[in-house]
This record gives sequence, C-alpha cells and structure tokens, in this order.
Amino acid sequence: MDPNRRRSPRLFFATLFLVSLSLHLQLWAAPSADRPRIIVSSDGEIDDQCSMIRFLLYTNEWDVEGIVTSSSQYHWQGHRWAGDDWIEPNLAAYAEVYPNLLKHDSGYPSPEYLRERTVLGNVKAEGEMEEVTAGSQLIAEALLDETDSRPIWIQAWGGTNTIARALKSIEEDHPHRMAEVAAKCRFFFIWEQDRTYQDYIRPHWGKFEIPTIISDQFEAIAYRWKQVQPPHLQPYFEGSWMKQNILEDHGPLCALYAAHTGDKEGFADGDFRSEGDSPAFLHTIVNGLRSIESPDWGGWGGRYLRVRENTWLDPVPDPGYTYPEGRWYGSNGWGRSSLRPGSTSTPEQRREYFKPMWRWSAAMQNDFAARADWCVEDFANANHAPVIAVKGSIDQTVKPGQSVSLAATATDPDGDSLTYRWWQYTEADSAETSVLIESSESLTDARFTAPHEPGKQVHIILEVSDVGSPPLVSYQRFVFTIQ
Ligand SMILES: [Ca+2]
Ligand SMILES: [Ca+2]
Ligand SMILES: [Ca+2]
Repeated sequence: MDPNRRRSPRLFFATLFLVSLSLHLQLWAAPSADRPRIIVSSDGEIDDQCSMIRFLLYTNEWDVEGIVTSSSQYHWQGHRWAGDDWIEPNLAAYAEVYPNLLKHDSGYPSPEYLRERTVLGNVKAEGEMEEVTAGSQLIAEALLDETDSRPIWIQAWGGTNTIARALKSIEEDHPHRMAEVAAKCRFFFIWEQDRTYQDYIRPHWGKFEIPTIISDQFEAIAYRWKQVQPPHLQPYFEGSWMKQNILEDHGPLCALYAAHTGDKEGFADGDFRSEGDSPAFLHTIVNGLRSIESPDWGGWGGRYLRVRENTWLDPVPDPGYTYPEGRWYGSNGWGRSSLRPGSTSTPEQRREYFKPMWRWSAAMQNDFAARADWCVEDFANANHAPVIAVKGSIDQTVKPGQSVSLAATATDPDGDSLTYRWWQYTEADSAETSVLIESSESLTDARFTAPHEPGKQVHIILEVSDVGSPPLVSYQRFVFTIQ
C-alpha cells in the first residue's frame, strides 16, 4: 500500500472545505453557492419513485451528471421491476412544470439535459456487474473526465453494482488512474443493497479510502416513519398535509407522487409512503448546514460516525455496540433491527438514533411544499427561503473564556419578516460543554463564552425562519475552534 494514500479522513474534505472557506473570506460573502456534482443510481422501488419527485424539484441545487437505473437485492429486471423506463413519466411531468420552475430559480436544468443523462445501468440480476452498460459507462466517463476535477457524489438508492462495474472498467482500462479517480469519488449508499461493495469495491478500491457514507437512519423517512417520527412531527407526513401541500393542485409532477391510497392498514389516504433514498441527495443540498464538509457534521441527510477507514455509518446510542465487519444493510442495520418485534432497544435509544434525521423534518417538508408551489405559482404567489450573509469568516479560532459575538445579516426574497435562532449542535461538535448562548434570538447581538476545551470545536447553527406560507428556514453553520 502506498503510505501517501493513508490520509486522515478530514483531509479528504479539505478541498471542499477550502473552496467553502475561500468563498467566505470576502466580507459579506453569501453562503457557499458551489454546486455539488452528483450521480444517482436507483432501483426504481416505489419509495425511489417518491424520492425521485422530490429529487427533481431540487435539481437546481446541483450539477446532475447522471440518473442511472440499477438493480438491488429487492428489484431487478423481471423481478418486482418498475420497468426500464420508470423515470420517463417523471421527466415528462418535469418538462411540463419546468417553465414555471424557472420563474423561481434559473438554475433548474432543462428536461432535455436530464433526459440525455438518464440511462439504464446493470439491472439483470442482484449484484450483476459483469456487463458494461450505458449506466456504468456514464459513471466511468464522468470519473475519467479530465476537464473537471471536482468531486462527484455518487449515490446508491439501490444496489452498488452499476457503480462497481464502472470502477471495474476503470481498473481494467486505466489502472494507472485509479488514485486520481478515487480522489473524485464521494459515496452515499442507502444500505448495501447487494454484495458488490464488499466483494469488489472494498477489496479493490479500499486502499484509496474513498469517503463513504452508508445510511441506515434513512428509516426515519421510509416505510416505518410512523414508528420513528415523534408525535409532534407526524402531521407533516399525514394525508391531510400531503394532499394540501403536495398531492393536489400542484401540477403533473407532484400528482405522480405515490403516497398511500388508503388500502394499507394503518395508513390513511394521502399519507406519506416512503422516501428511504432521499437522504442520499438531501445530504448534498447546500443549505448552509455544510453537511458535505464532513459526515459527522450532520444535516438533512442525517449524521454519521467514522467506523473504519473512511467509512461512515450511523451512530448507535449503545456504548457496547460492535459494528459488523461486512455489510451494513437491511438484515443488520441497528435502526432496522430496533424496529423489529422483540428488539431490546429502548424508546430513548431509538429516538436518539433517528434524531439526526427527524430533527429537520418540519423544515425539510415545508421546503418540499414550497417547491411544489413553484411548479404552479408565479414568484409573487410562492415562498422562497431567506438568504443569510456573513460578515467575516464562518470558521474562527477563539480563546478559552473569550466572549464570542455571533452576527449575520439576512434578507428575504419575498420581503417576509424573519425570526432568528442560534443554537449549538452539541452532537456534531467535539466540545463537551453545552454553551449558553445569550440573546440567542437576536441576529446581531448573540454571544457565548468559549469553553475551556483547547483544541475542541463548537458548532453553532444560525436558523433564519420566514413567516411565509409554507414557512421556510435557512441555515448557516459556524465552526469555532478553541485555541
Ligand atoms: Ca431504492
Ligand atoms: Ca420567504
Ligand atoms: Ca459536543
């Protein structure tokens, strides 16, 4: 093994971090507008179909390199299969609402652009990775493209087999470029839904320590949301909210959303069904939480713990817990297991495990609702999130005991009045102390005293909320490193 490849995981995020930092060194610079590059691979399950609707409404946030259909342990061509062209109705509906979406953000990609990049990957069987497919070629070409060195967030909403095939082609055809390609890869997997990560990607590419998140806490917004979302957040997923905000009168794209229809016990007509795969892209939305800078910082896609090498899994709230050496998936993920009958997990443990997801549920659902409005309403009749600007740096070094001022400016594109809240993300930061934030609801006069914990970091989140309909939240994370 080349010792130079064994770097600390944080160094892998240094490039992203420096890009972000440089944008913030200018006075009054807006929060990072850097658009992440992403590739989606999906097995077309009904919850992928729900995730796809939300995904398309966020395509203004990224450079979408590709949308690839893949197989999984649950779905393959001919087996509980949505069809090779399952995305086509979504793209056709997107084309209908696209002119209206542009009224709200000119960054939405054209339907033609998305259609050119929507292809079939390895779909013939669970874990099939022998055949070179249009999907595997798309992934390989994006990774080999020497004109663009930016990282690519490659998401597996199903199996990792098409991604594995792409990497295998690169290993076979361009072995001398493996390190360079690996440096561009960022993985976000929703479970390991076949064996190809363990059987091929880890043995052949593990030495490059590709930043890899494998999520199980996605269950918070998957089929079992009623077991996971706290009572006060359940209304955001119930039929009355879904019908009013998404399903009805929001155009042809949202009309395709496959919510419950009332034929399943325990779920009402219009109830949220499942978007187990959405955390894979929620993680990459540049909303000021800066989640892509490190998986343990947390954001709309959850928060993760470095378990081995550069692989990040869900933090399990049990000090005696041992993570499996192999796959992290439906059979052994802690959260999935905790929801099975007979589990010895406590309600408190389950609440803590899924909190990195559900703590954002209200804001995330309202943001979805605003974008549903964007499909049908003019700018003046829809809501848009506040915009936060920061004077100085969002990363500061402070002295122990120092009184630290917190200040920003905020505007609202709709002229809405705004409220402010500064809070410490204690689970995400390395400081042990819970700091007291004085005037925590003031945009410009908040402050806290840096704890006596040299070398540790305090993460402070500024939340700016508007009073629009639906109400929207913008964020800015500040990181204070104690000398
Ligand atoms: Ca899926
Ligand atoms: Ca607004
Ligand atoms: Ca802490």
